[in-house]
Amino acid sequence: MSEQLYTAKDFKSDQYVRWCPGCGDHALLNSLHKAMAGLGIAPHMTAVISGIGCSSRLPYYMNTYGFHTIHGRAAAIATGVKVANPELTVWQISGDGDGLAIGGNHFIHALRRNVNINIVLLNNRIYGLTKGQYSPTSPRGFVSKSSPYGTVEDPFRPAELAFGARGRFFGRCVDVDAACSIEVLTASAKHKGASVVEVLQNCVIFNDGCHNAVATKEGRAKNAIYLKHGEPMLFGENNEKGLMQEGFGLKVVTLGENGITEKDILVHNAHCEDNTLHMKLALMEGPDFPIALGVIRDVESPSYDECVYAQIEEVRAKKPARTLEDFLLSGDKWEIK
Ligand SMILES: Cc1ncc(C[n+]2csc(CCOP(=O)(O)OP(=O)(O)O)c2C)c(N)n1
Ligand code: SF4
Repeated sequence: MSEQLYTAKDFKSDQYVRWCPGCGDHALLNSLHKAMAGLGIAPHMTAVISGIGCSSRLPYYMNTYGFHTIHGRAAAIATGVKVANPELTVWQISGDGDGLAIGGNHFIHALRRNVNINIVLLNNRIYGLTKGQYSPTSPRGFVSKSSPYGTVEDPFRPAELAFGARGRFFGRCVDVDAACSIEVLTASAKHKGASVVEVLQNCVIFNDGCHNAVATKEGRAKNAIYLKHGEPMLFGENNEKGLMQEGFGLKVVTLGENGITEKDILVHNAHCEDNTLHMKLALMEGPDFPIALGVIRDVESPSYDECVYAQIEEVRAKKPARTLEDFLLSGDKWEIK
């Protein structure tokens, strides 16, 4: 077995971490350090780009290149970084406000273009930094500083938006669930093209308990399903439940009831081009269904940045002028004496 080149410490900066004690961002940051160490990509070959928000402070805590940019614009700047220097592994850190409200347009187009960036969406269903206004992922009827009588609008579901924008990688984890977070973050970085990891993140100050059903190990055993490519979709405290197809939808079944065995249970195929089942899995919610965690979709196709470089090479090969100097000397020229 080859030795790991880096440790989590190599990716930690010396900056004081300013998030509130108990904020889910702390746990995710630790998992990201560990995932990066496991990937074996040098800190100087890694760039972490964020917008504005509590979660967007994350680049300060990385010993990598980093850029705390403008509210909503992280995807645009991450795209620029990746295309300018395709050798870099580029991460984008955004909150649900940064990524899906002011930055919603950049989010969908980064996915549609399939830019090779790893988008980490810290979804606490609220604007934390600006002290508790509702966000595009707050549920209908949500009471907040900016919706004192409850919101009268339906939220975005990040997976639905990602798949609508032709997203090819979508994973989900819970902030405090380090094992799953590291696994999903690692898979997102290995995926060539735009990837989205939705982190169910708790904001202890303004939206405490927003992901209560899956916030504890016991809760996840009951209320979540860990999807793994090639494995049957089993869940429950003793893996006694499973998912089966029913008509165009899914149903939860119990092994042993009505003659149901493991053979009847759906097997997860994260690499299926058709996203219909991925969408159904990603949109499951309680109390009738488990919340899907892990890598839900992982389908490869050419990335924007590699296509840009391939096109440059193709055009250069056909044109006599390969450099600016060639170009300047290629047409009519005069010598002034
Ligand atoms: C152009 C602009 N509009 C509004 C703001 C105010 N603002 C700063 S952060 C933020 C939302 C933060 O929420 P989110 O992205 O969900 O991150 P969190 O703080 O919850 O991690 C807003 C509206 C701003 N900084 N710039
Ligand atoms: S306000 Fe919420 S999101 Fe912001 S640092 Fe505190 S706990 Fe975290």
